[in-house]
Amino acid sequence: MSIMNPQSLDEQFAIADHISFLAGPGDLPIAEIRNTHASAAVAINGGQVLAYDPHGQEPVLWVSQHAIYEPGKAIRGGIPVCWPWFGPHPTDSSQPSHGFVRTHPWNVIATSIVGDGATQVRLGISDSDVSSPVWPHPFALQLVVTVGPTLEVELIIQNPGDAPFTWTGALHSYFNISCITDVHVHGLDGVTYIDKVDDRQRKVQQGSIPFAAETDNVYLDTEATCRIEDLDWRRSIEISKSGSRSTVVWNPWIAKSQSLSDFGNEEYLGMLCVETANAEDNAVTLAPGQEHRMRTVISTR
Ligand code: TA6
Repeated sequence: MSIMNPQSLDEQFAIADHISFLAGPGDLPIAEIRNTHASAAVAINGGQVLAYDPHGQEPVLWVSQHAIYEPGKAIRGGIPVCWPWFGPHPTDSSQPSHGFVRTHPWNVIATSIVGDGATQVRLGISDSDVSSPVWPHPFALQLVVTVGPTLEVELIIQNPGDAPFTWTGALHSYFNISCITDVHVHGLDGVTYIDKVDDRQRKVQQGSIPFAAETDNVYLDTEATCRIEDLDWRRSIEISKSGSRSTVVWNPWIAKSQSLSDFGNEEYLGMLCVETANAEDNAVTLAPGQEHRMRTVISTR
């Protein structure tokens, strides 16, 4: 599928005082949203929210200064859509991590004004747009992004085929914070998690999560709302969700940051991932004709 050019997207889908389409970094098409609540940006390539900036606040999402904006490359930051597998492919290490839809162009389906002046953009991708040797199943995804007093992102997964398939995935949200040593994540006390930095041992979370080293935890069987408490900026980012049984908390810290070409050596200090997912034990099997909706609602206070 070719990447639609921004001008034709703008002619078809722009809404005055809400949404327009332009060539962003790397000349990739971007939906730029600006309404009375916030401004935001969505990359058509990958169906990836890149920015959510409520007026008068620090940006809520984080994008690396070293992000690569090229077709076929994942953009480091915002909310990558990881599907139909989370992390490395379970059996074929030659496959891209986090699936194949975050590195392909999506289609713009619709734009609209909803609720109290929020802006909504609906994107889609299916097996007629992209295929993979390790994913022989018909599928259709839609991503519904609603920018208003909160940021809502919903991934709708449909199985139009005649056989069930099992997927894992995530809305892999990167959040903008003052400093990683000044934040805690609340909401996961007592939840069992896989510690991917400690030999994938299963542990139980004790209280809130502070950060002092690389952290890569997959919390299981939880539908809890999480809150990033940012002491320095005196704000909290709340991440509520539905259709998701896993929450992933990730900060690469120093060594991992240095190993990533699209990640500045010091950038780990200003970012934190709290991801709305279905991963590990929480894989989802979708019967023919069924759909699954995985949704995150991000707000600040
Ligand atoms: O969600 C955490 C994680 O699975 C980490 O293990 C790390 O690999 C991160 O995702 C980023 O993955 P990426 O493929 O985007 O570099």
